[in-house]
Amino acid sequence: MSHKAGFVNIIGNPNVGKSTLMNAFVGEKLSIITSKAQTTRHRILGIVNGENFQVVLSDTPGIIKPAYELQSSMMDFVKSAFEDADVLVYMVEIGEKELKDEAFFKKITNSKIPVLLLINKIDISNQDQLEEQVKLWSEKVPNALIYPISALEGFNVKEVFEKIIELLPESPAFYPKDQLTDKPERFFVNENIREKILLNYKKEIPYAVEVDTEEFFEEENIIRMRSVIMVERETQKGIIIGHKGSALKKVGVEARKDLEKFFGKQVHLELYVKVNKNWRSDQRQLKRFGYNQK
Ligand SMILES: Nc1nc2c(ncn2[C@@H]2O[C@H](COP(=O)(O)OP(=O)(O)OP(=O)(O)O)[C@@H](O)[C@H]2O)c(=O)[nH]1
Ligand SMILES: [Mg+2]
Repeated sequence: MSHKAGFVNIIGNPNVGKSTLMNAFVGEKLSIITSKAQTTRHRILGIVNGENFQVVLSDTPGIIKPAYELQSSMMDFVKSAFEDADVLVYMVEIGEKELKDEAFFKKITNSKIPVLLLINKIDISNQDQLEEQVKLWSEKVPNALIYPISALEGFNVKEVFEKIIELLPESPAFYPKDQLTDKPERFFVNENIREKILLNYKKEIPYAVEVDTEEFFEEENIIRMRSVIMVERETQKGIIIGHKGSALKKVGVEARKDLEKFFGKQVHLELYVKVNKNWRSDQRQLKRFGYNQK
C-alpha cells in the first residue's frame, strides 16, 4: 500500500490561532496558547501518525518585525518553515489584513507548493463578514485554497486535515511512528511555566522571561523538576516573586497541575528566579536556550 508523508508548516500573524490548530490536529497540548501575541517562540513539531501517512506539522512564532535578537531568532524559525514545507498553511483571523513582512507575504503568493489559507475564528464572525473575507483573500492570494475554520471549536479542522493528506507526496515516514514531537520533555516544562507567566503578569514582564529546567528526574511515582525563571532586571524579579512569594507560588501551582496532566504522573516542581541581564540580546545565551540555530 502507498504511504504519504511530509512537512506541513503553519505560519501567520501573531495570535491568529496557529498553536490552537496544531494542538487540535495532534490531539495533545504541545504548544502553549494564550491571548497574548508572541506566545510561541520556537518552531515546534507535532507529528500525526496513521497507518498510511505521517503528517509532520510545524507550529511557528507569529510573524513580526524583529526589534531585538530573540525576535530575529524567532523569525529565523519562520524562515526555516518556508524552506522545507511540502504544504504551507497560512492562517489569518477574521478581520485582519496581510502580513507586515512583505517578503514573507511574497513567498506565500509566489509559492510553488500548495498553500492552504485558513480564515480562523469564524465562530466570532457572521455570514456577511465571512463572505467578504473569502473574497478579499482569494484576490490577495489567488494560489491558495481557502477554508474558513474555527480551530477552537473544531469547525472544518477534520476537512482541512483530509485535504492535507491528499496534498502530501508519496514518501516513507520521516520519524518513528510512535514519535509525537521533536522537543525533549524539559522543553514542555519550560513552555508550561512560561504560559503561566504570560497569563499571570502584565505588559513587558512575560517578554523579558525565559525558563530553563535544570533538573528533571523521573521516579516510579513522581517526576521531580527544578526550573529557573530568568528575567532581565532586579525589579522584574520582585514582580515575579510577588508579596511574600505569593505570585510565584500561584505560577508554580498552575504549572504543576498542567504538567501532571501532560506527563500523566505526579509532579514536584521547584521554581526559582534569577536575573540574567539582557539575555534577549545575547547571542550566546540565546543559543543555550535553543534559539539562534545558525
Ligand atoms: N474565538 C476563537 N478564538 C480562537 C480560535 N483559535 C484560537 N483562538 C484564541 O486566540 C488566541 C491566540 O491563540 P494561539 O493559538 O495562541 O495563537 P498563535 O497564532 O499561536 O499566537 P502566537 O504564538 O502568539 O503567534 C487564544 O486566546 C486562543 O484561545 C478560534 O477558532 N476562535
Ligand atoms: Mg502560537
